[in-house]
Parts: sequence; structure tokens; C-alpha cells
Amino acid sequence: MKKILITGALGQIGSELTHALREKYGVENVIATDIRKPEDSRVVSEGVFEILDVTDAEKMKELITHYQVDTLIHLAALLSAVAEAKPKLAWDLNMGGLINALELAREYQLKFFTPSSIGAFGPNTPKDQTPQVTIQRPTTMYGVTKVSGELLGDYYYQKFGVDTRSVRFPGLISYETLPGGGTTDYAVDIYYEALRKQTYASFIAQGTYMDMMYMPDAIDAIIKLMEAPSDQLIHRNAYNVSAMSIAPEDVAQAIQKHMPDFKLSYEVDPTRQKIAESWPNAIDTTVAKTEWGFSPQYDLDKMTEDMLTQLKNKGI
Ligand code: AKB
Repeated sequence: MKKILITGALGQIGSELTHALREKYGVENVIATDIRKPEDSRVVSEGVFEILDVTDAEKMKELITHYQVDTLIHLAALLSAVAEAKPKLAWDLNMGGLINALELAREYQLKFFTPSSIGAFGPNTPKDQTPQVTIQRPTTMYGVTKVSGELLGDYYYQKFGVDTRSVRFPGLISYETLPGGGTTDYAVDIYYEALRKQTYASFIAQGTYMDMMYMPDAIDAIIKLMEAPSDQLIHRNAYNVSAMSIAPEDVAQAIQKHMPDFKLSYEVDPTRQKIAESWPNAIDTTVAKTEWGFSPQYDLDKMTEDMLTQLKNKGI
């Protein structure tokens, strides 16, 4: 029987992954944790929820033993733009939380997942068709923590036999929970503002291509990777995954197919633009497809149609 503990369960990925895992493995088998406990969240109301600061190793251990956890999904981390504003905090939280989680995965032989990111690449990485194995010299603190996380995942697998697995997520687009301080967040904000104001001022410049993926494909990727037979996985930490490479004007054009009056303008944020320019335009996902069957279902048009419908249903 699977008993899964999720850290950062209230975040953009966590809030949807928690629900999907509860549907798949049973509500009682998924323990959601985060640093705060809002009363109005589905993550809290539909199943077990515990407060956990991931830098508190003792509390993490208590929860893992109390609930007899066998799988740890470690999501708690600062995203790229926030990490750039608070680099020391980003190191302490992203690396401190990760090493605590990996140590417990070692002690209790837990299956382990934590996300990496396209932020693990840097300006020296090939920009187009970025290979699975390539140069990784990021110039952001977020990227430094993500590369370090990939290396730690490999280390715990090779040295201690911990079943570590990871993907390099692109920008994730979703309607359930807002992302918190990423460089790719424009691709979420644009849908909210299109419905609210029919206009959007993008903080990322025209012609800046980055990889993106719709949240249902991200959730499906995590579940597929976690269910793949261990001996099939060669590149464990971490697989390139993406469903589309897009610039702000591409999203605007997709929205205009449903809302012809929608207008895109630009108010570029130099910090986030610089981060975006240090990341790839489009990564190669062949290895994820061949090793564990990664198969995203949503392209830009299909995602746009669903985003607009779902946000309208939410009253946006
Ligand atoms: C961010 O922009 O920081 C994240 C990411 C690509 O890792 N969405």
C-alpha cells in the first residue's frame, strides 16, 4: 500500500497533485503538508493535513514515522524570481529542505520525487533542442539550487540506493492555484488579465521563448515517472519535460482566437527578463519519452481553450 507525504502541498503543483493522488491512491493514503494551514483550501478540507516547515527535520521525521510513509514528494521551494531577490533564504530553504527530505528517504527507504527546472540550465547551455545531458552552469540562485538538487538526487541513489526521481519542469500553467514568484508566471497572469481587463502588460519581452506545460500534463508526468519500473530509469535526476516552446505574443494570439479584442503590451521587468534569457528556448524531451513514456496532451491552443473555460467557470 502506498503512503505518500507531500511537502509544499498548497503550492501551484502541490494543490493539484495532492488531489490527483488522493483520487488515485485513496484520501487516507496522501498526507499533505505545508508551512501554513488555510481553512478554505481543498488540500486541507478533503484529507489529512499537517503543518510542516521543511527546514525542521525532526518534525518531518515525526510525520514520516507517525503515518508510516513510503513515498516522499518534496515540492517546498522558492521559485526563480523570489530566489533572486532573497538568495540566502533560497539556499537555506531549497537546499536545507531537500537534504532533510533526502536523509529521511535514506533512513526509511522512501521512494522520492522532487522537481528540478529548466532553471537548472544557464547561458552556456545550447538554447535550442537542449539535450538531456549538457552544460549546466546556471547564473541564478534558483538554478544553483536546482543543479545541486539534481546532483544530490544522483548521489543518494548511487551511494545509498534511494529511489530518487525528478523532472526539469518548464513554466507550468494552471487555473487552480497561482504560481508564487517565477519567471514564467506571465503565461498564467495573461489568462486572468485577459478575462478581467481584455489587456495584459507582459513583464517578459516579445520574442522571448521559454518552455511551458499545462498542469494536467505535469501531474500526469509525475505519476507516470513515479510508477515506472526502477530498472527502466537511466537518467533519474532529472528528465527534460515540456509541451510547448512559446513567447508572450504566441499566447496572446491563442487568446485572440477566443477574444479578438484582447491586447498585449509590454512592461519588461529587467530581473525576470535576464533570468528568462539565461534559460533555453526549447528543450529536447526524447529521453523522458523513451525511458518512461512521457506524453503531454495539451498544445498551446488546447490549453488556451481549457484555461479560458475553467477560469470563466471560477467567476474570473
Ligand atoms: C520559475 O519560473 O521559476 C518556474 C520554473 C520554470 O522553474 N516556473
